[in-house]
Amino acid sequence: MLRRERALVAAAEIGRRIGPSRVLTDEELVASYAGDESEVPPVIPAAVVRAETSDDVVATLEVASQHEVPVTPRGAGTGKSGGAIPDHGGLVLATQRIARLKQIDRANRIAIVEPGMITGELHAAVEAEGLFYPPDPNSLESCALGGNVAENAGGPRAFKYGVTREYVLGLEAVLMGGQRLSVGRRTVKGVTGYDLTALFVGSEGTLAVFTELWLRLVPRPPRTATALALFSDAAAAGRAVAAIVAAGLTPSVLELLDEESLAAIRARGAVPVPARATALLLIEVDGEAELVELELERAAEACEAAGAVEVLVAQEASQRRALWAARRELSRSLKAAHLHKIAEDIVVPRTAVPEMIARTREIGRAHGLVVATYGHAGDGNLHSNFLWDDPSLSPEVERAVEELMRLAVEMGGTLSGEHGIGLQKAPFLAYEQSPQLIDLQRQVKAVFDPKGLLNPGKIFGRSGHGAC
Ligand code: 2HG
Ligand code: ZN
Repeated sequence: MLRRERALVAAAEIGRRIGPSRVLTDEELVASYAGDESEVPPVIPAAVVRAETSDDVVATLEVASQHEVPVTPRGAGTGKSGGAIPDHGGLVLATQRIARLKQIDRANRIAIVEPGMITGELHAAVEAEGLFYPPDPNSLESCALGGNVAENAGGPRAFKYGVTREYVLGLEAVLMGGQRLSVGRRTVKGVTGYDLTALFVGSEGTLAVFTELWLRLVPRPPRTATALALFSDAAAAGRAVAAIVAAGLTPSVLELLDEESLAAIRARGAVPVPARATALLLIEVDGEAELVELELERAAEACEAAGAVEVLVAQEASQRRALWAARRELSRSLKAAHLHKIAEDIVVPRTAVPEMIARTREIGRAHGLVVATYGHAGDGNLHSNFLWDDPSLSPEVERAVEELMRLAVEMGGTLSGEHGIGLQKAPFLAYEQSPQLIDLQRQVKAVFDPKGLLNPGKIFGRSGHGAC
């Protein structure tokens, strides 16, 4: 039987078990599950299961495994590396409708949530209780927590608080084949057995499908203050980042935007960025009110010493909101300014940020591409964007991306800080990891998914899985 036919037979059987309204085969509906927010071309699956309960997930993974049909799990589809693209066809398993907030436990500082819950909604719910869930990917208004955990998402606040992995105590998951698994703990401490929770976080949907997440919370910081440090060149802004950290300060956010990124923000007109700035640091400090003022002042001094032309402190909550709206929209603003855009998210040691920005610009220039670099500079995590309008430049883009990947690794860095490897960066995995390490990870994958049916093609590339 052909691969697509096999998938449709499996979809029909799943429909009989969980209810046909939860299984989509209509071409138009199914097509809306073909892509994500990366530049990887969409692939239309044979069918989509819109699971509403964990039993639906069990049924899907059991039946798909029996029929040897690949399954691509999907949260809200906001991923940036092609992780939710069903490039082997088969079924998409959408968990967006398994989205309850089950519990916020203030005394134990834990939230129990289902994977489809939107990240920003969890923020609002826990903050209303005086608590805080720090991971804040910029798509927080639309991304789902299950996807955040699958990708080990970061965001601006990762500089002070760390990434998603630091907040996942444990979870419930279903393996390909339909076996349920509880992993980890609901306590603050716990070292029983291997740390499979840490393995599942960031596994990009290749090991299991999550049905419940046990998330660690912290107290909500009483006050947050925001400043913009303006620079006349990006290297100086990069040096200021290292100077702030060397001064012993830990702002919650240290975001850098270069000239091209500022141009995109100016073009949108939402925030007045002074014309004298050709690079900017967005700095945020949170904590007790008295300390916040002091720390922001010291960060401003470090910026001035590194060559800032001016440091502006946001006086009103509305200014802060406007700044964040502009920052969160930056990826879309850049997309609006050019016909084509490819975004990377390499990480280098933070002291290497100025050199990385300069060398990325050189790579772009050599290939005739516009470069916009921005991102979580405090973590050395830069979104290096290549932008172009002439489609004939595509081969140049490929070469530029390859050079960028090699350079990041050469400079002591890594291919991805928060978007994952997915399909987009799979061809570069070997730049960073040894053949032995890649092989060991493939073996780990095979323990959980011996037939290679769960999210095939991701991380290791197309040849990495024996699916279909
Ligand atoms: C951000 O920090 C996101 O804005 C998206 O990680 C980055 O697409 C991008 O350029
Ligand atoms: Zn980012």
